[in-house]
Amino acid sequence: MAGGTLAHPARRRNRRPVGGRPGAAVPCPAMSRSASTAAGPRPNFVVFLTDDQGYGDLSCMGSPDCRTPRIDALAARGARFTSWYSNSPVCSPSRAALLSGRYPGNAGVRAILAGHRTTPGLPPEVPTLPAALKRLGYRTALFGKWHLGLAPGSRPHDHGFDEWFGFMAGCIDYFSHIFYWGANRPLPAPAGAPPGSPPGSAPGEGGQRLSNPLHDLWENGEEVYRDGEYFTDLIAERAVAFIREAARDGQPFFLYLPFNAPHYPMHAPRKYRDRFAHLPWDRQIMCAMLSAVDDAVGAVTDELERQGIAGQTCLYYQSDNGPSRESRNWLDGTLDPYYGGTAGGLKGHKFSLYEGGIRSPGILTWPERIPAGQVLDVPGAAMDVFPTFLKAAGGDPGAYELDGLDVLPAVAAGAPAPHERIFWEMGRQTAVREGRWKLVLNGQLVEGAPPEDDVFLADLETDPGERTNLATAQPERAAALRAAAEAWRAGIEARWQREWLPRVNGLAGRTPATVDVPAV
Ligand SMILES: [Ca+2]
Repeated sequence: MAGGTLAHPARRRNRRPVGGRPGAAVPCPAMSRSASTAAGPRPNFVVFLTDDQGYGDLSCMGSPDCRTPRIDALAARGARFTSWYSNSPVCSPSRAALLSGRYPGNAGVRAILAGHRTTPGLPPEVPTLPAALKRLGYRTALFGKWHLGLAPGSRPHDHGFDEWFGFMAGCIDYFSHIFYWGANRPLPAPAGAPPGSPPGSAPGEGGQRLSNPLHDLWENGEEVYRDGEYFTDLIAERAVAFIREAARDGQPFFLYLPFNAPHYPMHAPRKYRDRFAHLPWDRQIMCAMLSAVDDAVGAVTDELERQGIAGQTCLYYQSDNGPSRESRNWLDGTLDPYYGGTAGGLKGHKFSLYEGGIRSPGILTWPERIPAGQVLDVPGAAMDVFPTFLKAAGGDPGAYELDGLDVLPAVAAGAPAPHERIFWEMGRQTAVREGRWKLVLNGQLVEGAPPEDDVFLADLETDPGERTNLATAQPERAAALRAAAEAWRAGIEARWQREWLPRVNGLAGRTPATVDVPAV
């Protein structure tokens, strides 16, 4: 697809201080902070990640009503991808892939992680990009949403971040920073309960124990309170201060900005809502939340310019998965599915392995290396960021177990797409993309619903919306891709049983490590 401008889907109605944290288990820098590659100063890296943002909701991706001029400008300065992907249709596995450079199943995170403070997450033995860059002398920071575990040992400073500010569960109220989804869910069994005890099984108030609201805002491992301050603005404020300090110190940096917007709850201050006052509520609030992100992206790029380091800074943008149709996006008690976010005409939403759940806006800019004004159909995915950035920093991706590949040759020098095949899994769904072809096994349009088709083969070049199933018309191609997908999935399952599940069981004990698929 050239630009993500397919038809808009129908909507139902109108309506601390800087520095390493004590105890952070990160190797000593292997290079001095002023070290450079043979090609010149080592680049800085900024990763913008949005949350549940649809393929079609940036103005540069064809949105007819949302306006994202600063993100559009970012894309114009480098490469915008029309066939870019997240590695999962849901939050935690997608983030695990981005930071580890592996398929989620090879990084030990295959489902949405729960939000209790005892929830384990990304296994500590899985290397991350910030940890790898830190070994090269990079300064590393995260401001935003983690969602890769809350238990000690799973937190950002355990995975290579020198400094961090934000929350660790899946979603927060944007003003009180209280975990939005966990209340009234079964609690983990208490300490001392026999292993294998079901969640919420201990006697308590009213029989089954349910969780209480949970405050979730942290700075470098310490709980902090910023009541009433809009979280997207807080991310921007921290990012600008970080860039200013890092530029002053002359140390290359990796700055990870995982916005929780536009994930529910659908909150935005009036100044953003007023920009879209002409739109029905569901669309107004979506565009307002993205407009706040757009301002934050602009604040970051402006500060890079002010500090004179824009040319040597590589910036990357994508969403963690497709738009959410969950009814809790509504804030008035409506139980209808929510279509305030759009996948730009692609089929499916968050939770689905059809394109709408996994295809994402993708942007990569680096003024000193990447030609401006490119729109590329090269398929790639979040797991490619690790090897691409590490190589660009002068590191050796070959020293790590990675599924991702370096995409810089394709983006900066017109080399062929690096991937022969890209795979996905979610519950019973498995999918593979090979060139123009995409096969989905047990594909679901709606979480919790039966699969739409056992086998669905699409030609994405002519049918990016996956409307026509070619499995019967092209049985040999369907069989070959099915065999490849099933073989890949079998490897993921075998490793899970052998390596990750015993670890999760041992660590989690009586804690439900993942959440069930939310009811709509
Ligand atoms: Ca998400």
